Amino acid sequence: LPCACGAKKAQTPRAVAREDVFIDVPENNVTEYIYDKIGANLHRKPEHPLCILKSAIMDYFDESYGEGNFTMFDDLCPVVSTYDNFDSVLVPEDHVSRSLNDTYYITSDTVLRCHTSAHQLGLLKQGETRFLVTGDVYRRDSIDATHFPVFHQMEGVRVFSKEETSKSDLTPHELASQELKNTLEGLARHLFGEVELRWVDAYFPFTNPSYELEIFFNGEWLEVLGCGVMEKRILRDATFAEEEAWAFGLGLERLAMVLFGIPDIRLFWTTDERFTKQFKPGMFRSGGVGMQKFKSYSKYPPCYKDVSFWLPNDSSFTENNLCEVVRATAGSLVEEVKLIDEFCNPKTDRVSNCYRITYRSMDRSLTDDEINALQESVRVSLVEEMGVTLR
Ligand code: FA5
Ligand code: MG
Repeated sequence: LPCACGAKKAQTPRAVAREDVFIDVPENNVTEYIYDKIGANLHRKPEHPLCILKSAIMDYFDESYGEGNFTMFDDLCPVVSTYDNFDSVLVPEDHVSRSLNDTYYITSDTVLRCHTSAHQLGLLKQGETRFLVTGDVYRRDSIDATHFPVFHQMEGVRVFSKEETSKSDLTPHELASQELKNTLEGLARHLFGEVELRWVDAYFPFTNPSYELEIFFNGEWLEVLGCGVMEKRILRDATFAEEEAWAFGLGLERLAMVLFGIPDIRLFWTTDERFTKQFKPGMFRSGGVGMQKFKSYSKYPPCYKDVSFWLPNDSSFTENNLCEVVRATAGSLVEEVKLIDEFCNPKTDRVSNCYRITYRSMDRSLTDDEINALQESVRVSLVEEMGVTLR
């Protein structure tokens, strides 16, 4: 099987070989488009905004907990077992995230990790008690300015020793919960200075209570991280039966978008120098003070194409599948896929959807001919691969 480095700190990052990912098994739903992104390791390129952000967060943990108190793991292999990705963090057997619709499977028991939480238990078992894990994660997902099927997360875990919790007036659980929120609010201030944020109650199988943090950005609340007090069972599995812990998982792209003012998540993948030249290691200033914001170079015009179709009767149609089909054809030229109309024929019970696809290049103008050709092949794929009936 592919890289079996699991939750061990790899000495040299091992490129995942093409054959490893494209093992000819029916479960494999990793497209070429996704495959080509594996091993890019944007978060380890010193000039890349994600790497600059990673260092800024690391600095915050060094400053607030003492230098070297948290260990950073940023080279763990993205190919993990379903056990690590799901079971080890208590994701129920029937949870949607396990489906082929949501997760990229390589074999029936190997996936491209869909979150860095896949490494929690392995690292705890190695005796790590304060650590950060940064890595690329993969999800079949919708398409818009803040969602991309490959993105980067940073996981944070902090275990409290019995000594620590016994010194506090709070219960261990309260202590963990309070420190977690303080730490993350402190991180937000470290990154952004004064910023409008809010806590939202959430659910994760691996934490209780669970919260999400949202930041007000571009006129909307943007969810940037999930977190909570770690479920006891995970700590027990790692033989920390007496301890308490908190954990968080943040979306690096979303935070970098806010920090640098980057308007579209696809830009993180561009090699256009008008983007790449704007980022330098060391450019981050605490609280964003005096830091150069990203200067948008003129956006090229979008082009909208609508497609209407009858869904197949077997309920096999999903929006994630549609997005994969569009992405397989149009790659990064697709900016958004949005349902704009849904209609059920009361006589036949058949359902019709109309999707609006926005095409736009980050780097150049697209021609009408080019877009029409893309749209035509999307239409053909929709029929051939998804069994829809075009209207
Ligand atoms: C998780 O992935 C949990 N593992 C986080 C966690 C860790 C909770 C530890 C508790 C303890 P979620 O699916 O909400 O949670 O994703 C976390 C963050 O990833 C989101 O808040 C968002 O910032 C980012 N994110 C999610 N999907 C995408 C996407 N398609 N594109 C870009 N960023 C995304
Ligand atoms: Mg979430």
